[in-house]
Amino acid sequence: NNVANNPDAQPLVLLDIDGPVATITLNRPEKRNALSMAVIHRLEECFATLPESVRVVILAGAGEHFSAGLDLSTLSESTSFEGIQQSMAWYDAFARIQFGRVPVIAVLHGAVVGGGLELASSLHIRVAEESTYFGLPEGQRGIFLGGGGSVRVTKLIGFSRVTEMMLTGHVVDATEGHAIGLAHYVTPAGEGMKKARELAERIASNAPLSNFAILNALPLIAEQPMSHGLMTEALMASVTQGAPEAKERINAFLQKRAGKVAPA
Ligand code: 1HE
Repeated sequence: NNVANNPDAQPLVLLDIDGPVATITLNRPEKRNALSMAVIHRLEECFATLPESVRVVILAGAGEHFSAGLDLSTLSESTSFEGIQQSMAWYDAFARIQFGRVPVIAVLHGAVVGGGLELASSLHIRVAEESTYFGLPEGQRGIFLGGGGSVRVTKLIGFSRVTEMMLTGHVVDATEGHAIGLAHYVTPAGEGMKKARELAERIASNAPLSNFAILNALPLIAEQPMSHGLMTEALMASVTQGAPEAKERINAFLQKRAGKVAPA
């Protein structure tokens, strides 16, 4: 995606910054946003170079689908060793996104399959429009998950469901995806972005240190034995509490200058 070398090239990934919210769009609709190494690298670069002013990212896909997964044309001649290196590159990119500074909201529609679901499962919040369908067609293609899905999708829905989806090719629709934990919200067609913006505003109003702790400490604690998890939690709690921003926010509540918790 080196536009400098080829001015006619269509950018593989679009970046739009509007105040604290950046919208990143996979932009290969003619290939259903299939993920080539160039797309993965460009995505990683977008996240790595976000300005400090950005506090939330919304990630979407151009065209009729979020993503058709791995660009299968890259596999037709690759060796096993190239395959393992490709997986490692996906892991690096997705870890940078998952364990970064800014929360990421996915707006899903159409196909969210294979590597597309592996990418979506690295993000923090998933909003699925009604047209969304989730699938793991690796078995049909004679391959296996290779973008972290056997870890991340399994953490979301459990290994029994992943096994069934992979063995049978069961395609999960938006409603079922919501029920089993693949999506946090389902919206009517065309309303995913509106919902994501509304969520983004709320997330951007949190203390950045709290958001950082949620992204980085929670998943770590989930993998720790209880005694370690509790200690990690206590350390993180004391770091956040000690920050001047926390003092100001807590005083604002006590002095009735801050909002109350209210049902939606
Ligand atoms: C692709 C890809 C792709 C489309 N790699 N080129 N993923 C899959 O097994 C899903 C494969 N894709 C599909 O099942 C369908 O394309 C969709 C259901 C997603 C969309 O259907 P449709 O009718 O809208 O589009 P299409 O006509 O199938 O595709 C349009 C073009 O995109 C066509 O190319 P063209 O040159 O003929 O125009 C397709 O070949 C191309 N295309 N999907 C390459 N995935 C890190 S390991 C992860 C492992 C996996 O992700 S395995 C799952 C791979």
